[in-house]
Amino acid sequence: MNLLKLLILTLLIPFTLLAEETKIPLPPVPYDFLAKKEVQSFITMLVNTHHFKRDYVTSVLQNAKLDQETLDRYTGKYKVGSTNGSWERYKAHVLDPISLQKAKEFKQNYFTTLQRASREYGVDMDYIVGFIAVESKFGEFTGDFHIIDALATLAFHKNRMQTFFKSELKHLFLLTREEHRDINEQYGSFAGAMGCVQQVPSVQRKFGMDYNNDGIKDPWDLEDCIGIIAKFMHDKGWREGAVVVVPTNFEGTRFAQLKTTHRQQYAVSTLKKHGIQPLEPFNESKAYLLQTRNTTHDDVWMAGRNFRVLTRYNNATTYGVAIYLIAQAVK
Ligand SMILES: [Ca+2]
Repeated sequence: MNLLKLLILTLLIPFTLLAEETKIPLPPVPYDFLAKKEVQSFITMLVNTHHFKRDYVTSVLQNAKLDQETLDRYTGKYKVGSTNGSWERYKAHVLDPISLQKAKEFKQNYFTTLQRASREYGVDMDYIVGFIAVESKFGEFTGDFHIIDALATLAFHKNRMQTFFKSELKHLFLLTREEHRDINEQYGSFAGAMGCVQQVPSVQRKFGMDYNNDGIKDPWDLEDCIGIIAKFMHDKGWREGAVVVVPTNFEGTRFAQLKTTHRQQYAVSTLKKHGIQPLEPFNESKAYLLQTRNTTHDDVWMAGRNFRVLTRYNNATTYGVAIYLIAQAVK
């Protein structure tokens, strides 16, 4: 499976999903990575295929620590990437009045850059605002895990995404060499994602850019992140001005009439036969039928092809709907 796809499917967890966990301070501890045979093969691969100096890679991994907290998240001890919590709870974190006010201010303060990105990539600026809001609240929550420790731990200890993390560790070596950064001084999420839109190293290598022309592709720079997201949306097929998602006329408690998913579309005429109609203009002939789950009832939505672009970054309906709602709020 392609790495980007894997990332988009499972990895990037908006900080808001994690905010409720009680963080137990478990500092990373010294660990003998070099004693592992697979670490030695990894070093040899970096030396032979990517022309790193053996001494350098060895010393980086010798100093890397075991981060048990990050490992626990991928071995079933934490609920990672879960969107099982109620929609109200999610909304309370992402769409509270203070966050929406911040989003409006961000749009105002970065209007010129947003306008440039929107023009250059043919995407709607309000959705760029929504992405950066949900990913990091405009750079406020970008993670303070030591990335080399997190990725070395996840690359060389059994977990459900070990292959992916081994590849990301390789990309971390490549990225820091390409961008002249100290591999030991990179901080981010427990999964090695960094900056305002939480890119893992492979994504920063692919989408990272210097959108404010200061000579640095900086994942923590909000203007650079505007460029990254605009390019991502463009590359994934965003169509400017096209419908994203609209509420429907469903007013019951639980919706179980049809399967709801952002992976499969229905003909709008089929939905109509089932009594489901959009409450706002919906000018595409097919729609994804979506549901957000409140404590006592479901909201049912119809989504266009643009919605799929949002969920290519993070594969959760709530994620996409939250970005839409922020975009509406800053319009
Ligand atoms: Ca820059």
